[in-house]
Amino acid sequence: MYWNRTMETLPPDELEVLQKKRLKWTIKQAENVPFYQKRLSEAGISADNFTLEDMARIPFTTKKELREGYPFGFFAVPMRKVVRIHTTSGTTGKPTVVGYTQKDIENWAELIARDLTMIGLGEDDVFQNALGYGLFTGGLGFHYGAELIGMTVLPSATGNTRRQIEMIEDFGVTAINSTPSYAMHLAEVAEDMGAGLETLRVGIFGAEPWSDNMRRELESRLGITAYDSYGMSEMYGPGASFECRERSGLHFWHDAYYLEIIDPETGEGLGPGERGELVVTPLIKEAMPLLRFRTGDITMLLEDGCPCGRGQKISRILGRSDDMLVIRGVNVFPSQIEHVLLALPEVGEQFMVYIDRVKHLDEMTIDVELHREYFSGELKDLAKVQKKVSDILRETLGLRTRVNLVEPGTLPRFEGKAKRVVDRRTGVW
Ligand code: DLL
Repeated sequence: MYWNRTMETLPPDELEVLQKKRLKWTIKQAENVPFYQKRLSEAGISADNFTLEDMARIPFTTKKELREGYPFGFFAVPMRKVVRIHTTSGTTGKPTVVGYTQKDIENWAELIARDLTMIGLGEDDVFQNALGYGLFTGGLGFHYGAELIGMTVLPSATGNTRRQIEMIEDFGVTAINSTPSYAMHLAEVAEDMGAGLETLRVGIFGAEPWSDNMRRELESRLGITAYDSYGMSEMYGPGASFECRERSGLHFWHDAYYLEIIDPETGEGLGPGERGELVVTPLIKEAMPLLRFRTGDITMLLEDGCPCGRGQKISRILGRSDDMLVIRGVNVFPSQIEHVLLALPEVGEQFMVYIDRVKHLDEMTIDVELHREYFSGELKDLAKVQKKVSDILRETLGLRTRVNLVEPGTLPRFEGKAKRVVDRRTGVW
């Protein structure tokens, strides 16, 4: 099922022509932003004589530069044309501000409409949108696209978990949208309440990294098929990239985003199958065009040829380059730890990672909840489980870790994006 079949399945030669035309338009739009005007003129690039080869000469745009433009320094249209503003959470300093024209809001809704149609959702579905509504792009972003395709939308947002579960049952919810960590919390509470969630069949999860083992766990506990959904505020929000029913990588809407993967250290371009940092140039953004934006997200381009007929795919996001932990010289992403823990029946899915520096050496400690079925009320005789967990972590991550088993239900649960790592080496977390 397609929402916009022509655009979703554009043949490569037509796509190249369209992308080039839209890149030119985006450069023209960016020339309204003093930051880009200066950059482009220094690089000797203008919209009028732009060729695809010029692309590599445009310097990357970084998150830091966006922040320096706070609040509206990257807007390319007068404020009276901006109909909405969202921001990132800004946990490290000023937030990034993103603006939208009316046309941007429509474009964004169309991309979401494509995503939801692609996985077989439509007018007959009841959609519980359990993402934050407000300055975060997740809630409102999905809301407009889901309404566009005629779904019945419940803007439940996050929190009040027991009420969310009652709503699923009472309103016959068929599809739920949340962060994977909140979905796991919902599953736990539903089990406690003895709720069967009979009508639920689809789960859409994104806004943070999650693993294939987490997918299996969510699917079996919620009785759903789970899909990965990726995006970021600078690309409108969610909707930019989404799994189709094959669930072997995420399609990236190729008429709306021009993609590159680079080596994060050298900036060199990488080809399909080579893992690196995603760099995005949106092709249709009016209020806030960006050129070669470094997302910080680690992924790779996949070879074309999805049986669904759509183009360009990326692999699941491993994490952000700044989430990558370097422990005694070994690189570890929290999503890898999650993947390992979820494969072990003795432990649950909730964990916290603490990094300390002890006598000049990095130490990683993982607190993990024991699985309810293995918890007899006392935490004794558990040395064997503890050893098993740390042995498997050592084998898979190549790193010795300290493992603490804790009682089920005692570690923090998250409604939005999970924060599972506390790095105490720098004193900042
Ligand atoms: O998280 C937009 C979004 C909302 C996407 C709802 C999906 C669902 P930001 O708050 O700007 O926007 O955060 C963007 O979140 O750069 C990634 O690091 C991370 N992220 C988003 N989706 C995924 C995913 C929204 N599916 C940042 N897998 C991105 C892994 C993800 N990481």
